[in-house]
Amino acid sequence: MSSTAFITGISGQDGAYLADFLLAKNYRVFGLVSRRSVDTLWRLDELGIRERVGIVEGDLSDMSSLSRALERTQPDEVYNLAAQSFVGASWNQPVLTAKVTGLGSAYMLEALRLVGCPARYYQASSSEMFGKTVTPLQNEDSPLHPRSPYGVAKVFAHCLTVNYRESFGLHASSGILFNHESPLRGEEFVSRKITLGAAAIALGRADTLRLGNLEARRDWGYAGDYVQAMWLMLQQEQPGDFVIGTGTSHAVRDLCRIAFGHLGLNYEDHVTSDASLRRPAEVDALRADPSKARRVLGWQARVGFEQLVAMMVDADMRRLQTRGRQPMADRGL
Ligand code: NDP
Ligand code: GDR
Repeated sequence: MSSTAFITGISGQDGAYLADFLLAKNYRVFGLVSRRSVDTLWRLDELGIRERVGIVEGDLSDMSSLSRALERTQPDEVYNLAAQSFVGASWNQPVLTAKVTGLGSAYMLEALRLVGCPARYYQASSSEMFGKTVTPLQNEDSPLHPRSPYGVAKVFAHCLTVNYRESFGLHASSGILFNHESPLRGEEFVSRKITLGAAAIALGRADTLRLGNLEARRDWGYAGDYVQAMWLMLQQEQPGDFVIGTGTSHAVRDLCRIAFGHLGLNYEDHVTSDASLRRPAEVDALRADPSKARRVLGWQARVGFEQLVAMMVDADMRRLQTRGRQPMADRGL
């Protein structure tokens, strides 16, 4: 008999790739979608899976909708991916971020407990929890020092997941994922902002791209690889915490150089660094030590940094050429 998965955040980047991955494994897939997004499931459309996913309307900050969704779908696995996930916006909306990104995990875990749902649970934790790092590489034991309201909310959700595992014996795992991107990445994140900007400039539709801090370093991988790690965590006999990343890091400047270079352009002719787009507190450098994931899950990233950036640039070129779409207005930070 096929297994059933329930995914919050199915309309987002990871939710879409995870749904695709699970459908290929013959899962029945249900996803929580808020009313505002029910008509804009463009990522599921791009992957050609919209009709194969069961949509349940609800909101992560409304526990009754979560309980009802669990009762209706009877999942074997729950993936809690929904969040206000944009770090930059979290300074302007700290309360919303706390409510959805932080407390949302409490609503989901409580709904599981109160409904008596025996599903295995995955929490989408983040390398942003490490924030102000003290070692060049971060693993499952590295200290947490979040630098944004988003990071603070993710620490709460992560600790609560560990606590429910220890308190109630829940099969609850926390995936501490480093940045992962794809052609389905939201346009507000720096990778997509750069690949879309470079494509628009190459096509003569824009001339400059305004960014913030070009020196920040991140461990960027491909989202399609990372959803497999989520699934692997829930297939283990024992739940746990797992750092997921490539083990390499690059600066925002490197991403610009590769994206523009892929189109035969020099980023220095087009990219400006604008002080108003810098964050109130920055995470300077993140780099994963994914050795536990390699050892226990047998997981490792497949798509390299240059390949990832080229894939995203090519997808944005195709989109702009076929749809004549303009890049988004600057959404700051
Ligand atoms: P996205 O921003 O692409 O997706 C977030 C999803 O959450 C969207 O489907 C969004 O729906 C949904 N959502 C937001 N608020 C609510 C709400 N109140 N109720 C129900 N759904 C809601 O994020 P990603 O796919 O990139 O990330 C998935 C998860 O992993 C997030 O929790 C993120 O914080 C975390 N993460 C991501 C990393 C990355 O590099 N991508 C790295 C580490 C962690 P809507 O469209 O309606 O807003
Ligand atoms: P991040 O991703 O904050 O790491 O969170 P983002 O792409 O937004 O920023 C990465 C780095 O780039 C710098 N930067 C800019 N960022 C944006 N968005 N726009 C700019 O113009 C710009 N210029 C420079 C940022 O300052 C930062 O240092 C992502 C999200 O997916 C989170 O949900 C997830 O938890 C973490 O990755 C791991």
